[in-house]
Amino acid sequence: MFIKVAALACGLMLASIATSADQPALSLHVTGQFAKAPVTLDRAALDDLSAVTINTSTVITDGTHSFTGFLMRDLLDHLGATGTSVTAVALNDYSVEIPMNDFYDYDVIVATHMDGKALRRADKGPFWIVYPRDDHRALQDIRFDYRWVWQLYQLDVQ
Ligand SMILES: Nc1nc2c(c(=O)[nH]1)N[C@H]1C(S)=C(S)[C@@H](COP(=O)(O)O)O[C@H]1N2
Ligand SMILES: [Mo]
Repeated sequence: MFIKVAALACGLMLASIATSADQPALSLHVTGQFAKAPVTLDRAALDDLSAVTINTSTVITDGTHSFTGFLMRDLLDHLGATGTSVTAVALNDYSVEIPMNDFYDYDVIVATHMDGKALRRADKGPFWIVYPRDDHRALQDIRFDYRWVWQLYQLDVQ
């Protein structure tokens, strides 16, 4: 009986580990001077935003990849977050201030998947800001490369 229960518990544990490995916990913090701030979006909240895919090369990967996530402007509109800039903060303490206009001039996404696979921390996840670099000559510039924040953790809207 004990063995059966232990085996069952073990099986359940493995099942939940497998599930969490497929779907790593997601939370994105958004702060700033808007009514809903500060807010933490979990997977369910992020799933409400339409999925968008961008195919592009990057400065730090070989070849072209497909990145799927949600548009930064959809997220900001959804939260009613307005301002002139968004400071993106990463898990490794990297941060950069991004002009708000970028998100309205270009289809900048917060990617959660690359080539159909969920991004892990080890491959620059769980969130990676991706610009449609190959579609716009203007984006093929170091000033924009700084804004491709990987291991994104927080957005501060000002
Ligand atoms: N989380 C995080 N994102 C980051 C960086 C970083 O150090 N940490 N470096 C930025 C810079 S300066 C550039 S040019 C691009 C490519 O950085 P990499 O070549 O260091 O990967 O990512 C940007 N995003
Ligand atoms: Mo850089």
